[in-house]
Amino acid sequence: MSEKVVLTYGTFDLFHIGHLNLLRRLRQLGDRLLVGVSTDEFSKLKGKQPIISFTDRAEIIRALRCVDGVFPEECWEQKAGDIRKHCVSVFGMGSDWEGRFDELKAYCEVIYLPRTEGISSTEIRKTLKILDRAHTRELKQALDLVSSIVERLD
Ligand code: C2G
Repeated sequence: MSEKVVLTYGTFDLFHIGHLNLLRRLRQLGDRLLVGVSTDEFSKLKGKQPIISFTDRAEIIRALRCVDGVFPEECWEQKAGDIRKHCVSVFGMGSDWEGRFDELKAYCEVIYLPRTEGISSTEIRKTLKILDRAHTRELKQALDLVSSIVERLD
C-alpha cells in the first residue's frame, strides 16, 4: 500500500498555534506531510512582508514532528507540478482559502480545514508594533501635545 502524501503551502511568518493546529490536522489525514514554504520574494508577491526570513521559517517548519518534508514555494503555478512530483493524495489549506484551489481536484483530493480563530501573523505584528518602545514614545508625545492644547482651552 503506497504512502498517503498530504501537501500544503504557506508563509508561516511568526509561527503560531493556528499554523501548528493546521499542520497537525493535515498530518493526521495521511502518512506524510509536505509543506511548501513561501520564499521572501513570493511572500511579497502575496502582499506580505515576513518578519522572519525564508531560511528560518523553513527551518522551523522542518523541525516540526508532524512535517516530513519542506520545499520553497516560489509561485502560484507550481502546485499541480508539486502534486504530481510528490504523488500527493490530499492538498489541504485553511478555510480562508475555501474554494480557491478547487481546480487541483483534477489531481488529488482538496480540503479546507477551519482556521484557528483569534490569531494571525498580522495580529501579532500589530501587537508587537503597539508594544514597540519607539511607537509608545510617539504616542506619549502625541498625548502630551493633546493635553497642552486641552489646558489652553480651559
Ligand atoms: N491558518 C490557520 N489559522 C490561522 C492562521 C493561518 O489555519 N489562525 C492557516 C492558513 O489558512 C494557511 C496556513 O495556516 O492554510 C498558513 O497561513 P499563512 O502563513 O498566512 O499562509 P498564506 O499566506 O495563507 O499562504 O499558495 C498558498 C499560499 O502560500 C498560502
